[in-house]
Parts: sequence; structure tokens; C-alpha cells
Amino acid sequence: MDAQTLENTAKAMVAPGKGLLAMDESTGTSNQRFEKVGIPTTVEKRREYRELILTAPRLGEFISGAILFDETIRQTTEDGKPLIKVAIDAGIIPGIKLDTGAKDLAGHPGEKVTEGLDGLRDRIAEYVQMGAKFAKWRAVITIGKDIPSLGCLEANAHALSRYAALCQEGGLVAIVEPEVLMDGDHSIERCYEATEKTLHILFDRLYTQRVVLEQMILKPSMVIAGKDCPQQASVDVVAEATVTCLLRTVPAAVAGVAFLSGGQTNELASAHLNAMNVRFKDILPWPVTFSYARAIQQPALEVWKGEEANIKEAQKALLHRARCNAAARNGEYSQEMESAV
Ligand code: 5MM
Repeated sequence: MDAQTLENTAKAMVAPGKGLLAMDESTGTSNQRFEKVGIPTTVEKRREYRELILTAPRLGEFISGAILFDETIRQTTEDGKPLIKVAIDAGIIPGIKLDTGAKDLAGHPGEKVTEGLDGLRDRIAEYVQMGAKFAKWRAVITIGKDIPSLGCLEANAHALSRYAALCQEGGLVAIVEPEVLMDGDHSIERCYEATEKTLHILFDRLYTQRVVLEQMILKPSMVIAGKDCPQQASVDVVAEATVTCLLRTVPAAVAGVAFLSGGQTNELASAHLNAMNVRFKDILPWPVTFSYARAIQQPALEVWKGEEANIKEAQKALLHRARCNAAARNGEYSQEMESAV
């Protein structure tokens, strides 16, 4: 794969007015989300749901790429069309989750390291053969008493960098996702410190592993107070803290920044992204967009409930969030858009 092709793919993933749809929930996560709304946790229901998403009319107007799970990339629509082909025909670039999950980090109670490096070169070759153009790997960083530790940050940065280098060697754009979790009652200041340290160490390791920054997308969490913190910062404060943190840590050569939503409400995830693009558009060195899972999918899942009769309404709900976030990518989102469903 030549360098220019990877750079072009990365640019297309963060194109104006578009962002990424994360639909790569592993079976366990998908089951948890289905159970909450009473949907049977079967392979067939997951297939139906992913078909509902990828066949949503006009999705490709707002979604540049979709991150798929291994099960999904091998599935077809009810009438036999490969789901990856459905994405491509809708103008959506197909990507694949490559990590195999976050596991307990030995010697570091309460912390995780993401696994999946063994055999990765061969898995990449298979997914490239199937038509994937980019990949994703997520590291999980927890804020708590005396954590995150240096050991956790270094182990995850090492794995993310090895993964990204293998992707580029094999012909995939790498989405590098270090997620600082919102779980807990920590302040926005603590989140800032943890995120800054995470990103400093990560970009040091990406350099060491010779990862080409122009061929990767950073998928960070926003700098935000923990879910249980009584003092939640305003939209403007979150936007400013996040942009400040990224400007201090993320090289300008990175192809783009695509945030995860991390458990924020749908509307706040849109509002925060919008505020960054409105207030800092003149100084952001990279395109700043979304790579949301819950903040795009959740309303659709709740409308669908696993019933065929609800598919069209669920697709409308999905498209609404995709449209709101695509507007936020351009700094054109407004609260009024929420009532225009
Ligand atoms: C879709 O969820 C992804 C992780 O799934 P597993 O934990 O099941 O492996 C996750 O990486 C997701 O892509 C991002 O965190 C974005 O999701 P949110 O919901 O935070 O926007």
C-alpha cells in the first residue's frame, strides 16, 4: 500500500461535514446494550441490528467510515449481500476493530492493558483482503487513587504503537484510541492531567515505533469531569480544556482527531464537538470530528427494540444523531436541530 493511498483514506475519514460511526461493540458489550432494552442477545439479532444501521437511507451523507466488529464484517444482509459491501455502496469506508479487549494488567490493581498483538500481521492481511481500509485499537485508562500509573500508560502506549505500525505496514489507516474513562467522581482538572500524560507518553511511543502520523487518526476522550463529580464543567470549559490538552500533546502532522463520546449524553457529545469547532477553528491544526458509538446509536437501539416494525423509525433516529454530529464537525450544530427530528 503506498503512503499516498493511506493518507488519502485518512483525510477522507475526517472530511468536512462527516465523522465516523463506531459500531464495533464486541459480543459482550453488544449483549449488555441489547439486554438493557430487552432485545434477545443472539447472533441473528446482532446481524439484524447491524443491517438496520448500514442500510439507513442517506447515512453516507454524514458518516465517512464505520468501524466494524469481526462478526459483522463476515455477515450479510437478510438477502445475502455482505454487510461490508452495503457500507461501501453507501459511500462509507469500512474499518475493523483489531484489539481483542482490555484485560487486567498484572501488578496494577484496577488497571487494564489491551491485548491483540499476537498474530496481528496475519489478521490484518485477512481484513485487507476482505476490503477493510482502516482499523481501530482502544486502550482504557482509569482515573482513581494513585492511578493511572506509569506502568499502565507505558504498556498501553506500547501496544497502541505496535498495532499502528503493523496497520501501516499492512495497508490500513490506524485509529489510535486511548480512552480516559469518565467513570468516577474525579474533577475535570484530574482528567486533564491524566489525558495530558497519556497523550505525551503515547506520542513518544508512536515516534519510537516509526508510526507515520499523517496515516493515523487519534480517537481521544474529551477532557471532562467524572460522571459522579458534583461539579460538571460547562460546554465551553470542556471544549477549552480539551483543545488546550490536545494542542500541547498532539503533533500537527496527525491526519485528524475523532473523539469518542464515552458515556456523555447525546446532546452534550454534539455540543462539545461543536464548541471546539466554533471557538478554536482558526487554531486547530487537525480536522476535529467524531467517532461515536453510543452518542449516535443509543436512540436508534431504544426505538428498534428488536422489532421489524420499528426499523424505519430507528433508522430515522440514527440519521438524526449522525446529522447533528456532522453539523458539529463543521461548527454548525445548534440546539434547534434537536427538535427537527
Ligand atoms: C463500540 O465500543 C467500542 C469498544 O467496544 P468493546 O468494549 O465491546 O470492545 C469502543 O471502542 C467505542 O468504539 C468507542 O469507545 C466509542 O464509543 P462511545 O460509546 O464511547 O462513543
